[in-house]
Amino acid sequence: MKQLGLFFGILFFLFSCAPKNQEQKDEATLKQDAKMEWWRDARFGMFIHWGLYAVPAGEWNGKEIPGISEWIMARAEIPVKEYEKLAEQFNPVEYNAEEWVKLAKFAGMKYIVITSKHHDGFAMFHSKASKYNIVDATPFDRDPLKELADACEKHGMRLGFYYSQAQDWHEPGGTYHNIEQGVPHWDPELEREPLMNYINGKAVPQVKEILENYGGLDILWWDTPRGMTEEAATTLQAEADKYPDLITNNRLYRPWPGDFSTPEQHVPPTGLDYDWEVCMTMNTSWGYKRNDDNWKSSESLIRMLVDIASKGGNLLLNVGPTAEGLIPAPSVERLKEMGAWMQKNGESIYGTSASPFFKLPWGRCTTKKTSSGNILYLHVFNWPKDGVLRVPGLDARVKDVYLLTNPKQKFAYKFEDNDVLIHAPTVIFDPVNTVVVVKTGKKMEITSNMPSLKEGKILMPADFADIHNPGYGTHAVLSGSGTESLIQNWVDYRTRVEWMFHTSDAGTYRIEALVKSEQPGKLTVKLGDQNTETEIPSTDGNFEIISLGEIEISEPGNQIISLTPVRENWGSAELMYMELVKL
Ligand code: JFZ
Repeated sequence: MKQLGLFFGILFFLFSCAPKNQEQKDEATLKQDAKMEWWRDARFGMFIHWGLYAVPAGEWNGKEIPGISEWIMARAEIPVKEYEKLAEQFNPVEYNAEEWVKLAKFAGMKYIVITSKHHDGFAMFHSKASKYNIVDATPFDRDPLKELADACEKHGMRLGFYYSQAQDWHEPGGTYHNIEQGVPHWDPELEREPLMNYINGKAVPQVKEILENYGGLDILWWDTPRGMTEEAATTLQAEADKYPDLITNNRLYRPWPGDFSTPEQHVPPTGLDYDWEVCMTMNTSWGYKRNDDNWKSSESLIRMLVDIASKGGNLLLNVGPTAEGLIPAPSVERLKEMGAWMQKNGESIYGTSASPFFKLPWGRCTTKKTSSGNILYLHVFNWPKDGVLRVPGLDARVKDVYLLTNPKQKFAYKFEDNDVLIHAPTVIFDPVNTVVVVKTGKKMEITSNMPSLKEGKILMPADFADIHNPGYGTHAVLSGSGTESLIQNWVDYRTRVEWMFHTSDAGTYRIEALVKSEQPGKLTVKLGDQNTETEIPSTDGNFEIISLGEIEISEPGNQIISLTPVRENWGSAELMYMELVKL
């Protein structure tokens, strides 16, 4: 009888431990989760754009060609036969695959994605399918991608190849940027052929080669599906399907989703409900461009990585090696600085999940579940001036609060209403980003700190806005935090500023904003399917409260309101907050 009791006891125990939400997932989701596990944990990878374009490095016939350097053949309309000659000069003898892999590893990167063939059609690997490759067409006589694959294998680095499957400016059947508009290829000597000639004659055989000859790729990174057909995409997908563990992106064919999506050159303002990876340059160009000195700071790159992790995404950060085979010094410097931070704080990035909070004015949060509870990693970019770090709406038993880089350094904290207030230190531990660890019990609930109706008003400060910048264009930026936060450099008319808020009251609201504008302009205010255009006067260089009209809220609950400039007359503006006043 006793034994029977024990038996049922154990049975009950086993049942109660079974991961409940996993049971609800279907088989396909579980399979996908297993395939994506390493990639989701990794959070940080290196993108490498390397090819013949590193030789001209942004200049042609003594003139600087505007734009990204790997596009020089198209931008300078270089004939195929002339561009081909670059191969004779391409001899990257300084190339050392192991150095690159070690640098990526030092930076805290867990995978590398390198261009195996970019739009110029030149293969950076030994290909039997086309003589236009680094082994057969250059004096270099080495296969750099084989060397890279070996070095990755040796150092435990995951590896992916970028392959431009549609655009191939070198082939009569390859596509080019404005093919869909019916514009002819710039080189009249390249007689056109059907796309499938190129797909079957070069793309498919080369994709077979890269998938087969480099020790098994982890990622195949397609790019620019311009001029792609479903037939071409299906043919290429069939090759990828032979490798069930291979991860592919969403750029094979519109609108095929692949395994992850690829916001480019901008960080989405909120998380997305599928896997995503931001690809980003450290300066402006992907390929090496001699005069491109527009470097982002290490601080902004570290914070960008943290920002992305706090939204549940990955960062694929680009380097553009030179024609000699070297990663440019400014890139190396930044990777080392990122690495110095990651080596101390990597625990707060790898294997973490997106922030459970709505907005944190002082920084970001990443989180992890453990067998004994939850870990919140509070990434403090700006310590609040009043010395109190407010963790909004945290309902949990707090077990420990300490500095990630020195667990002996504890922080005093107390509860106030639903918030946890952590006492800021008198010394700044890390001016870029200090990580404070909060360990809680298993039960953890978070009440959203979304702007909501208080005393007839809904205040939406700048640092609660989602700034939707266009990938290529001038980016509006947020500066400061809390009551001092400010959206600056709002110059691009495509930049949309958006807030989420909550109201318990339906009715009419007056919209006000604290704005500085250089010249009169117009904004479209959008809420649900209501659109109203309102004039903004010039404020002569001062901040002024201006009225943006009225809006009707028909249903209480969560709402999204956005401001988008009207293209004509848009000059530049700054904004501190927007407020809705209940009428
Ligand atoms: C493509 C390439 O043309 C470019 O040279 C580079 O390799 C980059 C990573 O990818 O450029 C793109 C691709 C997608 C968008 C913009 C530029 N996009 O989605 O906006």
